[in-house]
Amino acid sequence: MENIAPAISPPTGLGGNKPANKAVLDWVHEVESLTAPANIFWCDGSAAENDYLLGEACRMGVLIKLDQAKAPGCYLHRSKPNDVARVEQFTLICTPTKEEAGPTNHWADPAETYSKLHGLLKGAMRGRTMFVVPYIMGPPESPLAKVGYEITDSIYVVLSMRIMTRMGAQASKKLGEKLDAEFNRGVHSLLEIDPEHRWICHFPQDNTIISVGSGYGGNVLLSKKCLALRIASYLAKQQGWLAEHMLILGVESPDGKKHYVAAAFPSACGKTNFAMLIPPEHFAGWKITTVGDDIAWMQIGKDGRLYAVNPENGYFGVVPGTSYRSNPNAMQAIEHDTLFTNVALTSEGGVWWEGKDGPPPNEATDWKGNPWTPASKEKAAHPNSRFAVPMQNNPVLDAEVNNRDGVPISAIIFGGRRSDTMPLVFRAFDWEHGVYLGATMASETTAAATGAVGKVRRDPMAMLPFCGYNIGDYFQHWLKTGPRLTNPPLIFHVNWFRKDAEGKYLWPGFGENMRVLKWIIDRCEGKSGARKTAIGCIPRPEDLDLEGLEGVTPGQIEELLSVEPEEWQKELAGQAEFFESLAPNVPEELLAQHQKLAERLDR
Ligand code: GTP
Ligand code: SPV
Ligand code: MN
Repeated sequence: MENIAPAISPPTGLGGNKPANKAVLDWVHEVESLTAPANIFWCDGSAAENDYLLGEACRMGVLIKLDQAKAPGCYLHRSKPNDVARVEQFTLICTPTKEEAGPTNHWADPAETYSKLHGLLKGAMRGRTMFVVPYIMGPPESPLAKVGYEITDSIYVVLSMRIMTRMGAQASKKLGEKLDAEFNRGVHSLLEIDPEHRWICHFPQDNTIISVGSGYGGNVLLSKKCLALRIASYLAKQQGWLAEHMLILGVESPDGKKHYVAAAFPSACGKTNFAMLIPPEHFAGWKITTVGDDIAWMQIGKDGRLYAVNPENGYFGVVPGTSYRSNPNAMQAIEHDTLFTNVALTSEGGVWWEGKDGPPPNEATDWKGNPWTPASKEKAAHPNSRFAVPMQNNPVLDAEVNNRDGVPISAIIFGGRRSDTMPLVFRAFDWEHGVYLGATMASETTAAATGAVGKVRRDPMAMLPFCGYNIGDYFQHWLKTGPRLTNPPLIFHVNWFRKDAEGKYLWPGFGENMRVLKWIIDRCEGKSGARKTAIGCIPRPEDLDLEGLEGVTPGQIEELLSVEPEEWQKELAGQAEFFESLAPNVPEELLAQHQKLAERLDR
């Protein structure tokens, strides 16, 4: 499959949506002079434009059109096999000093990096079309909403940005003509998609992102991890709000009482699935709705509560494992108008992946474009294959998703993928202890980033790859936020991934996670019981509503809720080692929390 497409020649009426703001025009022309494209396509986000670009992408082999009778509006893209995930080692935070980027980021000098990137970008778009993509992050009227422009030579990026953001003329309109109006400057070029020249660079002080050498989502949809997390977290620290790697969901009880919850799980650890869950039969009358599946921007409301908006407009979700058993809402959402990346193609023009419902097809084309059969040793779909789908496709989209003020958060949940140590759920004693739980979170690595999979690593607040500044200052910012809230959310920790001695998941997960969510919500209303342990408040088996839960024995429930002293001594040491690696950036309060945990475990 082609990833790099030659220039297109749009018909009159398309590609001419030049913004009025002269600062934008000047910057675009600077990039044009540098990259020397064949022409510029100014995007307006219209349906006509989208149809035209989809047609061109298919004609040039960037996309494959799926069987439109079965999958209307659905297309398949294959990335280069060397370009299938985020690349943390090549993701740079270019602040004036290394200290500002902190111990967890890869830092590079801004001037040197600009100069290196300008060298790579020189003439890089020759023979290609340069697309200018205006977009808004957040409900357009939200005080947190941000305008960005992404310049790209990838038609796949343009088509994805229309799904993932509020893309088009409305963004230029929102920015207006003022020369000092703030907008994010994003430049992306595929170059030759060579891993040797792959750099994802952030210049927080300049509100600028430059990404080269990749065509994969998280590296190139600059709105998402680059702007909405790395740059936004930097701004949030300065301006007193939070930009987090969190889903946002609504939970409504049968008597009509509604709460909102935000949850931070690392990449490929269950945010999309949790945000769209369907409660088991026993919870008739309970409703879960989705505000967001990946990113939350949260600010303190007039009433002293924490309010969250989803800056995005779509979901860029993990495909493998998605099925009518695990996530029916996602399956329904991706039946139409969905852009698939790196899944398998069936001979009928459908898509296939590991963990989809029903038997595998007898033959298919795998994500690399090679023939595949169930006997093949290779996977049909890449483990980090993705769908990009507009949030409007979600059958349980929350009614407040466009609310400019966001939704009030009753509980914050941290969680990782841990085969041992971490109980199914526990509650922090207070805000500071909750921040400690987030700061010391760990999880097994996944296919969402290149590198080893299944290795436990610390991933504070699921933000390790996404915090755009010094992690110590980030912890400090969290610590300071609690006392500013008159009615702070309660903080919890969950683990859907604990395993038994045979290596089997103890908890069925997915829809059954409703049982844990119910305990959390009840706790927010002061209703649910728990036992106080050294690590936090854990439900006793009788505190969880387990009616109708099949296939889990009382012994397994005990195991899921247990605190194993040996495991926790190891955990304590792991947390200490992590804090040492961050020294001297760790706030005193968190070191004291560690000390207190050690003392409680000794008792
Ligand atoms: P990013 O988009 O990378 O940020 O990931 P995410 O946190 O949204 O993860 P997602 O919901 O896509 O889930 C990733 C993987 O975890 C999928 O393969 C799911 O099938 C699996 N998963 C999600 N929830 C559960 C659960 O409750 N239990 C188990 N065992 N697996 C789960
Ligand atoms: C993640 O890796 O956390 C994702 C996918 O949500 S990406 O947009 O590629 O970062
Ligand atoms: Mn994510």
